[in-house]
Amino acid sequence: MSAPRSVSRVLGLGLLLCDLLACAPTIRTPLKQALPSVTGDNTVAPGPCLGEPARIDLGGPAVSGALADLDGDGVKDLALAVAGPGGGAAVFFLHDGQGGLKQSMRVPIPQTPTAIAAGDFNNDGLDDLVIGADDPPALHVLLARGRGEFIAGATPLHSTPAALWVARLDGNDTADLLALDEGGKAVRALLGDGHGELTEGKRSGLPTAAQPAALTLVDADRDQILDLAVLGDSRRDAAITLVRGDGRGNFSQVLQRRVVGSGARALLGAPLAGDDGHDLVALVDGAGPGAGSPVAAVLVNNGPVEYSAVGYFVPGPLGDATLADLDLDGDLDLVAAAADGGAVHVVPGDGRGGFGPAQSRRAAGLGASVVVLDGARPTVLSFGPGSQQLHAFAVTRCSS
Ligand SMILES: [Ca+2]
Ligand SMILES: [Ca+2]
Ligand SMILES: [Ca+2]
Ligand SMILES: [Ca+2]
Repeated sequence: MSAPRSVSRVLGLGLLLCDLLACAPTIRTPLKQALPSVTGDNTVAPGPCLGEPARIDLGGPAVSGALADLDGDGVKDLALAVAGPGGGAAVFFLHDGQGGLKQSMRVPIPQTPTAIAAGDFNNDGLDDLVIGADDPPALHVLLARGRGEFIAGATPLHSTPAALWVARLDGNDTADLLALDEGGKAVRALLGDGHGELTEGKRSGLPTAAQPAALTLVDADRDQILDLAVLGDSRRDAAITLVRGDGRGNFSQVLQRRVVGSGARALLGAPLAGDDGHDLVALVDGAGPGAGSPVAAVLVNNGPVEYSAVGYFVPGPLGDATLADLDLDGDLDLVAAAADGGAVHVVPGDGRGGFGPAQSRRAAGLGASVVVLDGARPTVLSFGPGSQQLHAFAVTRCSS
């Protein structure tokens, strides 16, 4: 069922360098923590703080972002899928590894983009990009040629992807894609051949409809095959449902369903507790129906489909979140965007699945998505469909 490449053209992209955006840190007294952690190690201090953001106009809302080394210098950069009238664009921002970010290319997409992801789909060591698009459903593939040049092609799809994840799904050594159907009721694998071609597989229905931020890939049963973890709402519960992958790109048998609170927001997978276990962090609006404060439920994986859970209060309802080591102490920290676009919160991790007190950087007009550019000075980037700007935050030491 291999869909043919319908477009193949060389974009021949020289880098158009625009003005340099220095992410100069502004060190300020951190805001008082809104809520204490219920449990965990509150001696994790001082945590990382964020400076005032630099703002970059995008000319439209960014629907999705991906980290990739776009210019081949070994440092991850940012590619945003930006919607606009009559189509959209992939907009590239180059990172110097020290917190400096500059806009380079704007690659037009003749359709409305819905999702973007990065991976090496032709096994040449260079990061490539895939961009999901609507009307009609399609996948645009940008294969890197080095020095910031890409070859663009496109493949029709059966359904518009609401989100894309790059992973090895079918047991061989090539990068594959997982696409979440628009509406969140099913996923499809797009299996890579290692030469840049991706073939759409069968539809796997999900037991609970998933928002893009509330689905992640983990090996929950530790059989070396990735499974799905989906955070969803049913009746009054927010629950994580684990669905087994069969190693051919299909997902069916439910392994476990675990209630983690009420009001599903986002689900993250990461080795939080320092081993190779696939731990999970679920962000929900409350510990239970009608139960007040938003919670980060940490599920530490102890063995095949075995999790121990602990909950932490977080400062306000959250949009998307990510895990990154912001203060370079070797432990992953939680970075979360406020659902209302009014703040980015940083919650320092202790490397054992525990979190310390949150620090918040408030700013107006932020997006609900966050990613972190690693480097000697990590940079937190906020964007989203509700904002026409990219906000870049330098990481600082908290002053107390
Ligand atoms: Ca780079
Ligand atoms: Ca490549
Ligand atoms: Ca598995
Ligand atoms: Ca850390």
